[in-house]
Amino acid sequence: TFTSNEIHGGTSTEVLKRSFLDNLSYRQAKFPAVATTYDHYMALAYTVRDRIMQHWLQSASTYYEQSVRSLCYLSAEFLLGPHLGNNLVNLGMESETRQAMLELGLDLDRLLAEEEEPGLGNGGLGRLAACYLDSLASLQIPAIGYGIRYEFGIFDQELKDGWQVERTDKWLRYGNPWEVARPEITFTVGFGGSVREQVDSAGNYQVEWVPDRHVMGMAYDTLIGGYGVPTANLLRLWQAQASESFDFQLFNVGDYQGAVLEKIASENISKVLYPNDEALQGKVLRLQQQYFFTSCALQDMIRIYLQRSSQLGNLHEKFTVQLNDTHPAIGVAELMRLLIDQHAMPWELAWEITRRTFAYTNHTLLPEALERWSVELLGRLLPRHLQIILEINRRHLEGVRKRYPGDEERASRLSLIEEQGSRAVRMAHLACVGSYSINGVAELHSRLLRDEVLRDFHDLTPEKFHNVTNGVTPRRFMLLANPRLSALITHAIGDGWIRDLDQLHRLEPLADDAAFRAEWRVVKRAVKEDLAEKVQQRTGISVDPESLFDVQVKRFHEYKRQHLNLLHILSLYFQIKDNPAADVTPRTFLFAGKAAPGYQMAKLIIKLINSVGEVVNGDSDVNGRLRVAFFPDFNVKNGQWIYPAADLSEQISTAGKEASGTGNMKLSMNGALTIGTLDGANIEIRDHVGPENFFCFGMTVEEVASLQAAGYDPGSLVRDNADLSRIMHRLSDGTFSRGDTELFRPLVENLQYHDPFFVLADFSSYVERQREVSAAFQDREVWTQKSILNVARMGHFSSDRSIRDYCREIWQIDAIQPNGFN
Ligand code: 26Y
Repeated sequence: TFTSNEIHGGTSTEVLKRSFLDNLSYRQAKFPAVATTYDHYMALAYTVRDRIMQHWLQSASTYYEQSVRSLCYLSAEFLLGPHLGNNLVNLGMESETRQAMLELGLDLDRLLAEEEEPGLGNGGLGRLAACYLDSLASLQIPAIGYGIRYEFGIFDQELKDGWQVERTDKWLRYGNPWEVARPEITFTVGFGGSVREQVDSAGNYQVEWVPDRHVMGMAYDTLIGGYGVPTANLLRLWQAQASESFDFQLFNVGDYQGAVLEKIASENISKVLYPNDEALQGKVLRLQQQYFFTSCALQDMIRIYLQRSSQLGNLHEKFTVQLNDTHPAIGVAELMRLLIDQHAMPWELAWEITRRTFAYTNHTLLPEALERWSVELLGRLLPRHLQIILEINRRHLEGVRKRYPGDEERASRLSLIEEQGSRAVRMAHLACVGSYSINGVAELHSRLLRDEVLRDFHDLTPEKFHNVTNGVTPRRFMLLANPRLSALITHAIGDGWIRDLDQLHRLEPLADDAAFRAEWRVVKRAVKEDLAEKVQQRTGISVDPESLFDVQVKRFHEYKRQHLNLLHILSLYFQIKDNPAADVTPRTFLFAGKAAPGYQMAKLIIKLINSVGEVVNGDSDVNGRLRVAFFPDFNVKNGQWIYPAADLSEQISTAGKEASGTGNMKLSMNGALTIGTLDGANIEIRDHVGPENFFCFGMTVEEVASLQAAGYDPGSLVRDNADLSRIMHRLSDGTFSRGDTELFRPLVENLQYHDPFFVLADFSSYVERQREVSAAFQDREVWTQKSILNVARMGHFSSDRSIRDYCREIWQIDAIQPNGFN
């Protein structure tokens, strides 16, 4: 017999079997003979969750007792990926679990495959939030992640006739064993209505916001356990619910229909993730989502604070709030409202606390992704917040005018309100004024923020500006995704690298060890075979594991230039057509990624990849030397298959456009060499791995700027380059579109006449560097050496390092060791 502590916390094979069978009976309500694989997955998930629950209860009670300083990480997106495998890895119980399942006649890998991943994010920004949760828990930093419990996450992507087709992501359909519903933690959020101003009996000026609708936000908690530590933190996601009292009001006046419609409208707020990244739409539902989760989070933070303290004057000492881009930036106005209207605080004190509470991370320089909300729309949805924003702006501009007398241009540039055209609130400006810290996500990006996008704010408050270069978690993206490589590394240098990724440096001498290089190649070969099998299953295309795996996986965007990669493929293809006997290094070009459903050009690029693949893969002159495959439905799970198998990582954005990139880090950490522009974190990756182990090409930010200034004429590049003009011609003559000369015209014309991302300008440099890649891959010993050195020198790009940087330079938060408790 086992004690309750063992049943819920033990990790021996015996106790795991017992807990699993208990959960199958009492949580999943199944007896073994009728239990499905999904039931087994659920029973195991509950078993694992209990183990993290013990850690969380200990962590939370310690945080409470010691009244620690904590981080609130506010993000509209958390792209978590499957929990089960990651939790087994972090709890260090994978082999015991595998054994326990085996003894029950079950295969752990089949159970792992059952999980629907929570895809509550679009791409980089959402996945970064998930990596940071892992590192925060692993570093034992008291933290809560706050976001939205979308009922439908990022769409599932299918391909039909080479086109992207979107399917609804129903991740909650069969239940979610990882979350705990907290109906007792529910807050009210108002929308619309009007603001009434009055003087109370004591002569105090009072403001009352009377919303015309209320929505309830209910908390759902997911536990995030650290790697190899007894710490777990919370990810608290809010679900929108109709407010009952409001229903009854309508119901009582006889409008039952209206009450139900109102309920539906309220619950729409957390219904679906907006699938556009980096392109604004200005939809009111999105602003509702942002305000909804931000308000719930801040109300919850204040509730927690008031458990240990009776007045809010020191709120900023116990909590700091990191804004993941401007999506939660309305929080600046909301905290002011809560402090002033709900807690009767004077403006000056409320502003002091607010400014010392928030910190803002910017993730993009693209003008089309900088959030602006029309004054009219914001005023209708959140009239009190608009009033507060205008007052913040009045005081802010008063300070600006005092400091720069007569400089009205500067004042208008710094204003929270854009006055040109229809008036709009600049959310990045609100975030800058309302916070104590502003950071970019790679050195170049932070520099461009200081010197360009936020230059006037840098002049005003240079001390607020920081850089924190992004990182990724080595637990998910090495240990879990690439167990073979991880075992080889651990065998060579011990397992300290998993918590301290700089220890990978100890691999450096082994790059010169021929036996180690041979083992490295055995591992790479094996993971390439695994991926080849998946590619065959998902696409029907057979790829040769001996070929160079050339991988570009990321969201589809013109600035990321998947079409530049395509132009290179076409140049190799025509080289073979000209001379079928040409000596080409066999390559497999693998693409994966989703396009925003309304982004026609991105969707056309996906179609073109598939169309080129059809022709190239089926051409007997090519004879299998080039293969082009599009792996559908890129998500965290599929990423974990792809990253380990890459030989070459394509990071080819126009310089100055990719804020950081994080896929670049995942690929290089798994031994891929990078072909990349001097953009985002590529620059720092190259500095760390050494320029001799990195294929750099293309224009610098400065060169792009001067070409733009001088007047860029892509057409002349086509005319002057025979290779390029043939490619452009063949793209429009039906060769890749079964005779249809219209299909790819929008793409071809866009490049010929506009080329806003300088694809053609970087083409020659790219092709030239790709020639070097092909040659380098012929010498497997040298290639392997470079691959090992890439991994050995990537320690800096662990998200643990990023979180340490935030803790030290921005948050001023220390690690806390959980006490035992009973
Ligand atoms: C406002 C709305 C349209 C919007 C929604 C999502 C705007 C932007 C986004 C997402 C942005 C994003 O994912 N940015 C990426 O953040 C990563 C993490 O910092 C960076 O590595 C990457 O370069 C950047 O594009």
